[in-house]
Amino acid sequence: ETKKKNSYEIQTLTGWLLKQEQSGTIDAELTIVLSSISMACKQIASLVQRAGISNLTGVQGAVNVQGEDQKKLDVISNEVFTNCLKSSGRTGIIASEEEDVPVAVEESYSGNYIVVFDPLDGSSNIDAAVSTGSIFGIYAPDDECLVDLSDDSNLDSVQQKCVVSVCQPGSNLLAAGYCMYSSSVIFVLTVGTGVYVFTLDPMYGEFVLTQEELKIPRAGKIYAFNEGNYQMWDDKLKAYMDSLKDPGTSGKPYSARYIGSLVGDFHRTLLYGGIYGYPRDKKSKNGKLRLLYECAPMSFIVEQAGGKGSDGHQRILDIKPTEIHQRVPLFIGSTEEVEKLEKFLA
Ligand code: P6P
Repeated sequence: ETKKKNSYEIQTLTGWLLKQEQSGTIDAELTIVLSSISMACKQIASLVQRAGISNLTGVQGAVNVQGEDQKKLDVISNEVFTNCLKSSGRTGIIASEEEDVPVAVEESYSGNYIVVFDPLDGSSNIDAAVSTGSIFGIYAPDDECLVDLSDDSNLDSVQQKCVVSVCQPGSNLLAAGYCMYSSSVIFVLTVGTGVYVFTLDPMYGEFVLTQEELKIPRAGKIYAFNEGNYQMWDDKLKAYMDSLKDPGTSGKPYSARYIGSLVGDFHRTLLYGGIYGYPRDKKSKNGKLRLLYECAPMSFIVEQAGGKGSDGHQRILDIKPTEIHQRVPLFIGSTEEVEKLEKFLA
């Protein structure tokens, strides 16, 4: 008979991961990689919450491969993520928004997963203490991409092409998640069996399961776009945006909510419904967000929650990557809202 849950039984992320491993949903190596990622997120949460106190706000004084001014915490968060993954001993290759090229980790003892991440997305919000987040995806390993290295080294162009060919979001993305640093620290994860939400209990530094098999509402009258770019959008997108403001027969237009932090805007969309969009425009021909470590992980999560992730014409998870930092337009959220957008852009 099913074991009666006692009233104070809580499930931590560690316990949940062990259960997935026991049930064969994930293997021991992936369990260790995910546990090391959650450790990195806890460390980043602490750094973010104390940024103003420990003089970690402000810029690093460098520009990353994206051409963005790196914040001090961008650099530190990247180091935290990289160190936790390396010490897991199960990570073969890491690709970060903050690294020009992927890095092959010294031959790990097993697993050899390819882990891609944006260590601190939305970091321009840090100085104002607005939500930020870490986003990650884990692709199944492919030994031919791995080289026997005596130390970490940047992959050469042949190896990079190999990594990109392996990182197929629609078929080879095993796990995806994010950690949002906001009024609560929230860790959201899918390993392909639904979406699970964990909230950090600062009393003892553990992520506690707070929502199981989360489903996004099928529709939602909330949109998150940077309308400052409206004049640079194409006419079909302008027509879509104008339609959201028309009260129509319901007498109620959509509400605009835009944090300027993908993780914050996405998490609200996942819980309340609606749509987040970062379209292409005259300035950013392919939009701003990166396929491998932002759009693909978020699309995997939203699909597991019953929603949709699209570039306006096709499923994000069907896009075949061509390079590590490739950008794509992103429209993600409630199925009805994304389909409505796609009809306007058809
Ligand atoms: P904009 C943050 O830099 C980010 O990558 C996402 O987190 C966020 O949704 C978007 O860019 C904000 O971009 O151009 O509206 O400031």
